[in-house]
Amino acid sequence: MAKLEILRYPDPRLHKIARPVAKVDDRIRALVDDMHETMLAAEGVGLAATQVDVHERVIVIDTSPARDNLLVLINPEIVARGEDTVISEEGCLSVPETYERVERHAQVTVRALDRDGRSRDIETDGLLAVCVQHEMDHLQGKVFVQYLSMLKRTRIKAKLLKQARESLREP
Ligand code: GNR
Ligand code: NI
Repeated sequence: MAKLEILRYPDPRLHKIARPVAKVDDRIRALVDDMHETMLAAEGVGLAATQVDVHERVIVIDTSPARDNLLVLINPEIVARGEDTVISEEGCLSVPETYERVERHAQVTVRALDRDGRSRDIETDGLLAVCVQHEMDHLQGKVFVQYLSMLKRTRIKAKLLKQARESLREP
């Protein structure tokens, strides 16, 4: 297992589109393990492979309070969505210290392969549904700040670029 580096907005690599996984093999399972470790260390509820600069359709999610209920989604597809929408405060490990309201489908059914390569349909709502949509956006090269106004996005970009510059100057 290894902890991986998480890309930070506005890194252009966050906008690459992930390709489907051809075969769920030991290489993919090793990536899943590393992503799981990285997500836990960063105290996130989800992580998409895009965020660790691997452009394949792999997601890990754990929204359980005890952090003992890992969900692995490989080649995920939304196969059904509810009519209702919800607005919630979203954060992102690639956009530190930034929380903004985003509208999402309240319920989605996601079809994906698990770590054994078996296809499963998972009905989600609440935080899990929000997280599935947030992570699937990452695989399409989309970061949640792209739902915000240009003004907010420009401010967030400036704040993070300043932080990045200051961290380079640290001894
Ligand atoms: O840790 C995370 N929390 C979160 C909170 C509200 C909506 C979405 C998320 S996902 C985020 C982890 C992350 O950046 N995943 O890509
Ligand atoms: Ni994110």
